Amino acid sequence: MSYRIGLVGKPSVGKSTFFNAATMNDVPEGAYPFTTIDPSVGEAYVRVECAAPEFDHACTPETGFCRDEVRFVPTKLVDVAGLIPGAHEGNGLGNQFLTDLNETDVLVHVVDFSGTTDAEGEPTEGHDPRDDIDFLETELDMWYLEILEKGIEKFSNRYAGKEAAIEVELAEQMSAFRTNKDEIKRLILRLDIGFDPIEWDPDDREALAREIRTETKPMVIAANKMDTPKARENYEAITSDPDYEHLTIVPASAHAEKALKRADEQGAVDYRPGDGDFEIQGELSADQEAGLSQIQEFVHEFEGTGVQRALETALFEELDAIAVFPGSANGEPEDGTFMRDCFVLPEGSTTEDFAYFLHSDIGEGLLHGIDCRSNRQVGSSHELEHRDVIEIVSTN
Ligand SMILES: Nc1nc2c(ncn2[C@@H]2O[C@H](COP(=O)(O)OP(=O)(O)OP(=O)(O)O)[C@@H](O)[C@H]2O)c(=O)[nH]1
Ligand SMILES: [Mg+2]
Repeated sequence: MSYRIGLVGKPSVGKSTFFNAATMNDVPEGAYPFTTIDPSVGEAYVRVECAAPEFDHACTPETGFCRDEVRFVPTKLVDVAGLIPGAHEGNGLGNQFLTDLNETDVLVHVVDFSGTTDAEGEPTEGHDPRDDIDFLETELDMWYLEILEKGIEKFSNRYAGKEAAIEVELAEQMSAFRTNKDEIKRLILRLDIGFDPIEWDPDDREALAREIRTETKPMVIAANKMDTPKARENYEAITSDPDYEHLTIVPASAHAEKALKRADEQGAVDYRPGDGDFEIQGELSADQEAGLSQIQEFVHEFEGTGVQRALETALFEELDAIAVFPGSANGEPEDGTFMRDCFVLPEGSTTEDFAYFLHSDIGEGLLHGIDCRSNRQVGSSHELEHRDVIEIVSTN
């Protein structure tokens, strides 16, 4: 199992550019709406400080790669088609794209902070990015609400006047959102609306749809096109607007990330993805040099291009996932390999979860784990932490 991060947003905000920058793919990008129709899935990476130097060995990665003591751990990134207002009613490319979102674990909402595209992705000026942030949330909420209403209707038809649990029916109806009855019960309690849906007014229903959406679709906002002056103005305004305080907003330039990765491949710069600096190498044309020094100012100011940071914030902060290295207790290489793997696991994973993650046989034969830093045994229900190095001892 590997995590899937979904890129969402209205057309022309830079989703495909962000996708290409992160995955070094080459899907079409264009200054016109609906450049993307079919979703693409690619491999992106999240950074984790490599644990190998603590054991005085060099790592030999098989999953992902390591660059100057930073591991780049693979994760799936999905570039979906642009959403426009009314998508839940089938507008634009409609419902299918909402459905694609259900196959992701966390979302990066790419927003055009430059204000140069309107609600449908057509060129304009002075568009307020706040409208786009609001629209996407509303669109998702309406989609959830529609399915929630279906669940309430079924429940009412089936159980009028009888004892039954609404959370069971809703969990079944909304299973595609990866929710369950316990979660729904908790959210109903949190909203304090009672367990009889007949008593719920439209506001209660909407509030519940929103709660379920925010629980099941954690989201980070990538404030894209920050390489333009207008985007900076909007960024200042929105990050100091109390109505938007609850959001996680990462300033980003997909253009800058793409340019730096290309330049690194060509040997024009030495750039480790995500870094807040890079070195120019060799002879460059005056144009190239001017372009790169602009990007350099940008990454100095924002401590990177924001592309890596948006993905890592989604996985490690919004989802609270952890990265774990399988290790060997004596801290020595085996068969000439060392710290081949690094895996991303859900928050709260235990030694046993990790063993089953590696293989069901390993899970079934689990005896205990060993924390390779301290050489201490850890029990099967021991909760793992980010960057733990663990050997699993199993009879299988
Ligand atoms: N200035 C600036 N422009 C960008 C940036 N990222 C993307 N763009 C431009 O924005 C336009 C749209 O980019 P796409 O990546 O095709 O946008 P999209 O969100 O995938 O659009 P659809 O597939 O139509 O939904 C292109 O002209 C890109 O060059 C950025 O970081 N800075
Ligand atoms: Mg696209």
